[in-house]
Amino acid sequence: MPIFIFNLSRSKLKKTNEPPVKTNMEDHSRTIVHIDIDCFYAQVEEVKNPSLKLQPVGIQQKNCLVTSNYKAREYGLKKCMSVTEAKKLCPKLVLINGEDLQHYRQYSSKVSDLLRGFSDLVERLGLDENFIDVTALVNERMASNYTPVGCIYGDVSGTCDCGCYERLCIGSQIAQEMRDAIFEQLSLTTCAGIAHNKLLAKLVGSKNKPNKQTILFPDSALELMLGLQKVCDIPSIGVATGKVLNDIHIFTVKDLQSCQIRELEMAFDPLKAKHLKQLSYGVDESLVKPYAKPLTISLEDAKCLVTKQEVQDKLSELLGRLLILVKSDGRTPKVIKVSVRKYNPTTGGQRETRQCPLSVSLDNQTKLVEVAYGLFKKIITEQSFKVTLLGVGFSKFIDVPNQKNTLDGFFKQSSDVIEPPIKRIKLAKEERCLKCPPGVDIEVFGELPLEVQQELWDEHKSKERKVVSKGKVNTMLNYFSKEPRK
Ligand code: DCP
Ligand code: MG
Repeated sequence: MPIFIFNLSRSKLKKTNEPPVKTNMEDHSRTIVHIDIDCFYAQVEEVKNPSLKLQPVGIQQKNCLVTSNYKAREYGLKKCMSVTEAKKLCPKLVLINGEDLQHYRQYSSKVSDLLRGFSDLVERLGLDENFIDVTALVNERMASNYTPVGCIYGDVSGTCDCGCYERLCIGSQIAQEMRDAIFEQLSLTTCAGIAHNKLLAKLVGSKNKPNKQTILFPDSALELMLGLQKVCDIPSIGVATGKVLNDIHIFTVKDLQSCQIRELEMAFDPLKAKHLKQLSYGVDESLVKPYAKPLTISLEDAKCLVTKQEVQDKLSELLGRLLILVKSDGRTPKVIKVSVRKYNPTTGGQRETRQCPLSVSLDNQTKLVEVAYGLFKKIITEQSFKVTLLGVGFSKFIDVPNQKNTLDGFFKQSSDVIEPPIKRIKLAKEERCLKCPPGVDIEVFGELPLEVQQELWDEHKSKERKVVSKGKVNTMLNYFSKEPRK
């Protein structure tokens, strides 16, 4: 439990004699890329309607401007400004309502999924930022070409000799490849920061905007940190921590660097005190935590339903919303389930669930409602009923794109395009066995569209002939292999 001390006079606090944390004594073995989408909501609107690109565009939620494109920013528009003020500064501003986050969420997932093709270690931060630990890929490419790509922050004359210079240069090449892929496949421009930890990668990425990337070599970490004014400008220091620091008269990054650790330990627990001290020097040991996709995606509504028509209408409504979520998730569910709570005047009722394998295409909503209603009837057998909750969900996801039958196609998918149903041609079991590459689940293989089956088989054959390029990390076979992905 932290002890909070207020009104402690700064003059009573001694300046530290402790040597500063030396960033070059730190471990520089990781290479972290931070990617932030430029004016995210505004860009998604521009992708949907390219004519907007030539105009100043603002995204509005209630009376607040949550972002604007860079053309609008030339007029001095800022995030969180009132719409009235923004209109005064830029009378030609095109305002778009951004209260429905559905498209933004879809693009956000597509960007993170695309980045997972480079490394399994992708951590999402909000909707438009991702940290990617590319250390493994960098190590694979060592001893190749060390030309840095993009801007460099600070001075590089006296660099550390642990190999971090080379690693960060390769990291910058990978960051450029990531940003190119995002632009080619989703038409979004991004900024990237490349450094040996998350804190520095995030901070340095914002140094050159928009559509640029910046490398930070460890020797410039202190300069970068001191360039921040307030302690709250350090990304992981939130309002509450900032307030406690201010209460003990620590306002600037310099104050945090020069205060004694004991002083911090009076206000925070020792681990947090150490962490804050380290942050002020740009030291951040936190790992990139890969995000896990949910095991089940479901929706429910606690509403009283008493007729077949009411149940079918509710299932149709829930499935309509659910399919949008599942399609933006990108994976293919293998099971559909329905939950019902039967009315019971004494206990309030208990929830019951039935599920079955999903044999219907996600594009056929009418059929899905029929299947879901069939499950409902397994729980509610009576003609006359009263249910107080109805839910529907999908589970047992496999990493097969659910909207188009190639990975590339999935990423190119525009959220507005209504896709034709996936063509699935069932082969006889013997034929499947003949074509199913070793390591791939025969049942999963049997469910795949013929083109994907063929692609997997071709890939397997070319692997046998050892012609698959070494650097290719995101092969189709890796996706479908029963072995954990490398
Ligand atoms: N957003 C929001 N409310 C805010 C700030 C932002 O809803 N107070 C939304 C709109 C942004 C998105 O989050 O598009 C991402 O936030 P960023 O701070 O990364 O801002 P942008 O991506 O818009 O701009 P930048 O180019 O500066 O990254
Ligand atoms: Mg952004």
